[in-house]
Amino acid sequence: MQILDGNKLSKKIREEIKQEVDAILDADKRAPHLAAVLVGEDPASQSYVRNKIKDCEAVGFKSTLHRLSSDISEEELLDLIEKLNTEKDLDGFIVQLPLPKHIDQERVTMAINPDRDVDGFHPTNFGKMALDMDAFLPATPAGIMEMLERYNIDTKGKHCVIIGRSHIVGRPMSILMGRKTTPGNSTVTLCHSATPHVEEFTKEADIIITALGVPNFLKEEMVKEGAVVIDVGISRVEDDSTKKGYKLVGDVDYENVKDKTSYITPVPGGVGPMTRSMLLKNTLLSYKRNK
Ligand code: L34
Repeated sequence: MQILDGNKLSKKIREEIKQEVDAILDADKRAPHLAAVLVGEDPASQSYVRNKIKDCEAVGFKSTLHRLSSDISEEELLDLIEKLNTEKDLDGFIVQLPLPKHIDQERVTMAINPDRDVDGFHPTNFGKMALDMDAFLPATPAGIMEMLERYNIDTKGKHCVIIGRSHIVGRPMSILMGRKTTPGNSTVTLCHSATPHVEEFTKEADIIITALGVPNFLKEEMVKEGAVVIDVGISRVEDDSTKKGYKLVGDVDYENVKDKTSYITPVPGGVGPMTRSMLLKNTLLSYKRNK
C-alpha cells in the first residue's frame, strides 16, 4: 500500500508555479491575480478559502478576498460578479460554494465570464471538457487526474467506479476518466443514490473514487485487493479529544481499507490540497492566455 500524499505533491506543484511567477516578476510584469468571493460564515468554506488565499501568497500571486454577508441579495452578488468579469488585471475568480439557499447557484455560475472561470464550473468550460477541448478543468477532478499522473498509476482499460454525481466532482470525474487521455481511458461506472447494491460495483473496481460526504461509507469488504482508492469526501465530525472539537473524515473507512489497496488518499492531506493547487494552475493558465 502506498499513500497518495496530496500535501507533498501540492508543495511540489506550488514550487513549480512559484518558479514561473518569479520569472514573470523578474521580467517586470504584473503578478497573476485571483479573486475569491465568500458568502456567509460557513466554517468549512471559510477555512478552504483562507487556505486558497494563503496558497496565492506562497506562490507570489496577487489575491483579493470579497467577503459578503449571508443575507446579501442575489442581485448584489451578480453585480459583484459583473465587476469581476471585466476588472482590469484580474485573471480569474471563484465564488465559493455552497451559497445560501435564497441565491440561485445556477444563475451565479452562468453569470461568470468563462474566460475567468478558473473553477471550470461554467457550461462553456464543462462542455469543452466533455468535448476534449482546451478548458479550465474543475479543480477537484483535475487534482485527482494530476495525482494519478504524477504517481504513474495505470488507468488505461481499468474499471473506474465513481460514487456521487455532483456537478463539481462526480459528474466531471466520470467524463475525465473516460476520455482518451493518460491518465483516463478507463471504463467508467457512475454510481449514485439510486444505485442498488453499490458494493457489487465497487468490488469489481480497479479504481474507486468516492465523493458522497458520508463518513466511513466505503468498507473493507466493498474493495477488491489491490484497488486504487481516492477519497474526495471531507466531513467534520465532533471529537472532543481534539483542540478544535472536531476531526475531518473521508468517505472511506481508512484504517480498515488501507491495507487492502495498492494506493489510497488520506483525509485530510489527500485530494483537498490538490484541489487548491489546481486552482493556482488554472489561474496561471488564464494569466498566460491574457498575455
Ligand atoms: N467554487 N466551491 C468552489 N470551488 C471549489 O473548488 C470548491 N471546493 C469544494 C467546496 N466548494 C467549492 C473546494 O475548494 C471543496 N473544496 C475544498 C478545497 C480545499 C480543501 C477541501 C475542500 C482542503 O484544503 N482540505 C484540506 C483540509 C482543510 C481543513 O483543514 O479544513 C485537506 O487536507 O483535505
